[in-house]
Amino acid sequence: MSKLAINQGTPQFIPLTTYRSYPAEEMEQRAREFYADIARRKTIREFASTAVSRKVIEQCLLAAGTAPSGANHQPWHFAVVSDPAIKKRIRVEAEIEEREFYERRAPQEWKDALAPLGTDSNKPFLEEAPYLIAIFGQKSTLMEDGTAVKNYYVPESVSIATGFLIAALHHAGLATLTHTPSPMGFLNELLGRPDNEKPYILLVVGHPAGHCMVPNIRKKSLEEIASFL
Ligand code: IYR
Repeated sequence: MSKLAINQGTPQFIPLTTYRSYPAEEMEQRAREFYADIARRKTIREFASTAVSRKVIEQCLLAAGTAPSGANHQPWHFAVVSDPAIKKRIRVEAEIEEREFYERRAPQEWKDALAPLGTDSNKPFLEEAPYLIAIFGQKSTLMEDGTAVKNYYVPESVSIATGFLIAALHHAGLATLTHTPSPMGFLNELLGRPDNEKPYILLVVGHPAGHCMVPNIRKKSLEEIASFL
């Protein structure tokens, strides 16, 4: 019997009514078109301050929330920040960690790997972008009676939901940066999130700045990423 009310407990099945099948040719075309569209997505680090409608963010979060998860526990929380004062505090805290990373913690090999991306400890986008979405994974789900229900495959579940979110935001015409200040425990305190939650990613969301430049990097070919057995 599941302890989470969101699941029904005893197996209850309903007919699958949402699936759509396509003729082979249309399927191929859809796959090609999706690839062409998602391949346009670039991680950016220069954001415009142009406002973004909260409605758009809400719809994209709903899309993220449809992701599969361990035992359907949906062990995630999205803290959406648009308040300039909170963004500023996040920038200050993140830059403290980032300075530590770039000036002391990061081994040379890691810094060499980052060189083509041109990143450094300066994170103005944390204030410039209209939205920061801090994505938390929940080790357990806290019930109203104070008991905790264990969650499963939390990193996997949160990562899949984050992928859905990035794709949804791209589809809506927004650009993102998957930012990972490390460690980012300060986000719990700044955003008032409980101890059972761990921040995984700070997603920076908005429109690219007019002058936005991106690193000249490529994605691996199919042969490099896949094998067919
Ligand atoms: N968190 C740092 C460093 C960094 C690490 C990786 I791996 C990247 O792909 C990019 C950056 C920063 O945000 O600068």
